[in-house]
Amino acid sequence: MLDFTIHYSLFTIHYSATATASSILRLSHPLENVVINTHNLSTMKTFRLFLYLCLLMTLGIASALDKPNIIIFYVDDLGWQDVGLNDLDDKCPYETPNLDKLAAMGMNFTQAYSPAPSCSPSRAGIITGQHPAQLGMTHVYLGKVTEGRPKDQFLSPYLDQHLNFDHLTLADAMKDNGYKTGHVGKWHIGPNADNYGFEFVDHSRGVHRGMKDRTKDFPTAKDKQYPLSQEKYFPFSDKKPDGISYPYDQLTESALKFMTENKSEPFFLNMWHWMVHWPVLTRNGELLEYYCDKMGQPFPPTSTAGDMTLPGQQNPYFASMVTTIDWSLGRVMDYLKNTDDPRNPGKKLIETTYIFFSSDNGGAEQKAKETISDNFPLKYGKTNTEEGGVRVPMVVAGPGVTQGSRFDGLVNQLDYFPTILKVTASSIAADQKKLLSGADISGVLTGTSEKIVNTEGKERTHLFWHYPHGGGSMKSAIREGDFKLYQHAQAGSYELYRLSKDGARQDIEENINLINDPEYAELTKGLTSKLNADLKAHNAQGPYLNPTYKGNTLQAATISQSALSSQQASLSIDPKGPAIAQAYVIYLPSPDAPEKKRNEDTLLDPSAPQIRVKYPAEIKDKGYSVTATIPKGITRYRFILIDENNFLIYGEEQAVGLNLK
Ligand SMILES: [Ca+2]
Ligand SMILES: [Ca+2]
Ligand SMILES: [Ca+2]
Repeated sequence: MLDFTIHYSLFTIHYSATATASSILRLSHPLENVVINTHNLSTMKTFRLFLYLCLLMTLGIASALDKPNIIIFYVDDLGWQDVGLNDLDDKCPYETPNLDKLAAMGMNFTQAYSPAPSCSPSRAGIITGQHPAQLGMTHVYLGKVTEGRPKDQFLSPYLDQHLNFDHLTLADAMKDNGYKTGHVGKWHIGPNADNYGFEFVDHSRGVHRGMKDRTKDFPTAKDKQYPLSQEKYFPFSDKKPDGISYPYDQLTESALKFMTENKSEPFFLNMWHWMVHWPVLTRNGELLEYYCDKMGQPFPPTSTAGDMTLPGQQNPYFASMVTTIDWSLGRVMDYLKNTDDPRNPGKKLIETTYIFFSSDNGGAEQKAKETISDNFPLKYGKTNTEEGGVRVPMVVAGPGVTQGSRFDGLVNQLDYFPTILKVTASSIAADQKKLLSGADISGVLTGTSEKIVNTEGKERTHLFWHYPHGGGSMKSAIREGDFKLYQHAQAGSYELYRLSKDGARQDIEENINLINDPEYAELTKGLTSKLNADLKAHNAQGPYLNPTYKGNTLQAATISQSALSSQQASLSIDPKGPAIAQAYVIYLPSPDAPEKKRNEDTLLDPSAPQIRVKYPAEIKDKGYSVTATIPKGITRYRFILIDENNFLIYGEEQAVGLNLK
């Protein structure tokens, strides 16, 4: 019995022969399903063909179908229950026909997770393939020093102003492998996406720019900025049987423009919508009216007519945002369906393009008095590691993805990077590959594997989150099998929930804390140790103790003296207290060069000292002094210290050239 499987690029050759009977050779490719299948040839001929194919592959001749296009279609704050795909309990009233079509073309992931419960860390995670804990970007408060108040026992870590330019991004990787790279929409991990390997960039908010008054000012066909489309689209109602028009959306148009201009080469389009994040509004009066009718609200709903404080999913403004996103997805899908692929004659782009659809975190439920949406039956929403904050809709469609399929295992958007490398037959340096936190899920997508296997070739059994933010909700969490465990390391508190049992729903609401149930003591121990091993392996930072907390029982390190001479900044630490364990310095902007409020239009010099980004400082005298070199041109700086007792201590802001305290 002979049995070989050989992989080259996206091709797989499987050869098997028995001594007595026939032999079979299958050459397959995800774009083409089975390319060659020999049943009728003799063993000798099949074997010769096998050798010949091996030779062809080595020569790379078979790679003509390589490099499918990639689109990441990313929605902001779209909750797991905000689409009809995995709808539990109360029926989702928002309609997403194009997402349903995408799911029919590909695979729906019923237990998909964002890397974090908020924007920046999830986005940084997708674009680097690295866990937000490893990146040190665990929330959206970038470049902000938050000194504790006497009532705060814990402090969040300091987060850099922007994602480090040294990281290899997915855009860099795709560009290095012959792709054209484009980013449209929200970024939120630093200055302009040009700084991170994207060639075509448009950060436009599109149709989601703020409105003075959301109850009126709906554009007409002649509107200058948001003209209504000639073409009619979903929804088709009794009132509007031919459908409705949509106002011009620069974000969607930019995405179509990028594809049109670059389709003769492989492209990677990163399409990150600003919706369905607040402000909760729509420019589409017809769509709003449709949802007002459906939800029994007057049109337009105002502060006196209509009620936006009703519980559940009853906000017609929010509903309109969800369907607008779906319309945008439909525009992209229609373009791919109707456009010939110049690189693959006879094929349309839809046959040679992967679409990864998901959301950066769970749904937002409330903004001031207004109800936005509801993640029920999931617990909480964005900025929480509970299911409502991190479980998100996810669909992947593309060449070789099993149509209309479903995967119920645990997946994470951190899996995109290695999966995209695999399906595009792209390579990155081995030391970069080691940094990737996710797993290649291409086997699951094509139905050749039922399990997700990590880089060590073992089944990946769990996912973890690290979110040392949000006061009382500072937590790390691990999901494995039926269970989810939460740890507040500093407070020493834990929670354990059983989401499912024997494949059926159990406590998806996370209502019944099993942490004190002796039946689960061993399980808790195992999960805690796995979680802490992951946190350690990813160098997770925080939460820390607050030195100014009124109830402290431990002592915090104190700075006794600051000095600066010839660009050398130094600190002395009081020898009676604990020593310093970690030390960093950040550079602050010069007072006469005020920062722009939003910096997404900026192209920064990556070789210059970066403002509000942590640089390591040197720890001397067994932890009782700290020094750092301040580069020329930097006029203000500040030390950030972690002491042996895990207190986070911010040094005073220091100005170069002034007397120091
Ligand atoms: Ca529901
Ligand atoms: Ca978000
Ligand atoms: Ca809720």
